[in-house]
Parts: sequence; C-alpha cells; structure tokens
Amino acid sequence: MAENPHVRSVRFVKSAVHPKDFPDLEGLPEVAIAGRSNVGKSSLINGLVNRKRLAKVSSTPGRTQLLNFFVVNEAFALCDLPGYGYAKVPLEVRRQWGPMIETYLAEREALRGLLLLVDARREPGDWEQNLIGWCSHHGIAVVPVVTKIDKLSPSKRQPALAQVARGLGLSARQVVGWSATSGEGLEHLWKRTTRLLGVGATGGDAG
Ligand SMILES: Nc1nc2c(ncn2[C@@H]2O[C@H](COP(=O)(O)OP(=O)(O)O)[C@@H](O)[C@H]2O)c(=O)[nH]1
Ligand SMILES: [Mg+2]
Repeated sequence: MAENPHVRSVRFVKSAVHPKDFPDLEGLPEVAIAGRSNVGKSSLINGLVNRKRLAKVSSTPGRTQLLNFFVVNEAFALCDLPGYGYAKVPLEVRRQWGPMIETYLAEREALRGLLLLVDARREPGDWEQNLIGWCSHHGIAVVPVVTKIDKLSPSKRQPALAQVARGLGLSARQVVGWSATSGEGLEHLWKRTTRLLGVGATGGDAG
C-alpha cells in the first residue's frame, strides 16, 4: 500500500446529520466524498491520509448514515458522506439521504469540491447524474473517481474509466482511477483534491 507523503497529520472531528451540528472549522476548505454504499468511500479516505482505520470501513454496506468530518494537516477538511442505496436500510432512512446530502451541498460554505466515487464494475446511474446536477447548480466542482480498479485486469482499466466518464457526461481525462488495496492512483487523487482545495491550501507540498 502506497503512502501519501503529503500528509503529516489527520484527525477525526465529529459525525453530524444536521447543518447546526456541522463542525465550525474556521473556514478550512473542505472536500466531500460521495458515492453509493460500499463503493469504497471510507477506504479512499483511509488511503488518502495513510490510516488503516480512521474512517470506518464496513462490511455491512449502508451503515454510515452520518456525515463524518476529518481535518488533514490542520489545513483542510474531508467529509465522508453517507452512502446511498443499500436496500436493507429502512425506506424512511433511505428517503432522508437525498435531502441530507443536498442540504450539506447547499449550506456548507467551505465546500470546494466533491469526489464522486463509482465502482469500476458498475455503470453510473440516475443517482450519480442527480448528484452532478446538484453540484453544478450549487457551483461545486466534481472529480469522478473510479474505485476498486484492482478488480479489473490492467487492459480493462482505461476502457472502464472511459465508460464511467461517458455515463457521467464527462471526458475520460477528468476521471481518476483508484485502488485502496494497491494505492494505485494515489498521487493523481491527491493532485486533483489539492486542485479542488485551491493552491497552497493543503498545508504541505502540493505536488
Ligand atoms: N479490492 C478492493 N476493495 C475495496 C477497495 N475499496 C474498498 N474496498 C472494499 O469494499 C468494501 C466497502 O468499502 P468501504 O470503504 O467501507 O465503502 P463505503 O461504504 O463507500 O465507505 C470493503 O470491504 C472494502 O475493503 C478497493 O479499492 N479495492
Ligand atoms: Mg463508509
């Protein structure tokens, strides 16, 4: 597993659902991580910040129904958004996902961009398209990340990225390929995250 040399410190801040409970991080720029349940959001955060178990990786998809806030290098924040679409979660809870995420996107002033995760073996659907729509409505930049690319043979990776890009109506060059098990794509992911946050905002050598 590759180490991210740009990360010096990371801490969990809190979990919250409602805007009144979101942490006041005194204007630290923030990037959010979104995607269907089990797509690899928590694993991506752990990989990005060199921690095995900071964000809880769950073998029971859909358990994370809170927004989880982290601070990296005391310079920026990451927000692990609740996963969407696990059938065993009660309908009432599933109904709250959309409004919960939309409220966050609308009200989080420090939010600079969103990493939208799509499993390498799935095609993006209406939910991902909707999310891109909300982001563009609120002026939030989106970086699509294709997760679990280790599950594909090397020759199938580029076509998979292109397919996800098409499904999202974006160009393949915009898409980051990522594997939490091998660390492949880490440097690309960091670069794109840094760019979302703004130059100099990462508190380290931006690379
Ligand atoms: N092979 C592989 N498995 C992964 C990868 N990322 C996550 N997983 C696995 O997928 C499952 C769900 O991951 P998790 O990070 O909890 O997803 P979340 O629900 O989106 O937060 C776990 O069993 C992880 O170990 C990856 O890049 N490669
Ligand atoms: Mg998770």
